[in-house]
Amino acid sequence: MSATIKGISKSDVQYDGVALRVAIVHARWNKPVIDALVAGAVAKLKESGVKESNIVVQSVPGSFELPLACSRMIAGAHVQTSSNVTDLLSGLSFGGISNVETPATAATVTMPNEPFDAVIAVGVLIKGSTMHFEYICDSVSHALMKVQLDTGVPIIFGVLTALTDDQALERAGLGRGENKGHNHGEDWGLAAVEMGFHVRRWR
Ligand code: DLZ
Repeated sequence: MSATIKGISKSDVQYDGVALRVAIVHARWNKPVIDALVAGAVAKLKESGVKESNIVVQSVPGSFELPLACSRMIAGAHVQTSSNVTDLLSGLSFGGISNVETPATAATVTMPNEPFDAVIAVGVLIKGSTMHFEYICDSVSHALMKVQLDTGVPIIFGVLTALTDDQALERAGLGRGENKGHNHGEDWGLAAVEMGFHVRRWR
């Protein structure tokens, strides 16, 4: 059987993320997959030189909330996080990276206002028995495109639209069979650095 031609080819250029500030906005539905994708994105951001202090991780309930969250994060709106929301979180921890929900007792968390060079929107949609999936996939993908075109800040489309649990797991490198798959979060981290780098030059 011939090898697949699918997938992104490696860039010839090693993009330097040292000057970049990147937000990761992630949904909490299907969290084991989300966690692996976010970890993959963070690993590649750091490998590309993005400083931990310049990575901000923000969670939202579901994928439907991603476009507004990305839009407001880009606008530099101050994020309010209530402690009861924090209690629901299992506590993502990525070293020294700013996770705006981490302070368990904080009623309000204020983010610094420096602009983001790129935002990675991470969600995992898995088809159920109703039309929910189709509506959310469609509206979220269009809205994320609109946010990036309206703001000029690259939004990396880290939303998996999977028909089965296994499809989602394999795209996070968590496949249950022999083939563990590939963690697409890593690609999204690299894409954020590449696009953030370009957009700075294109200003
Ligand atoms: C309601 C819903 C459903 C059915 N499925 C998913 C999903 O697979 N992935 C996801 O990220 N979110 C899902 N949601 C939640 C919606 O995105 C949204 O959070 C709620 O409808 C509240 O607006």
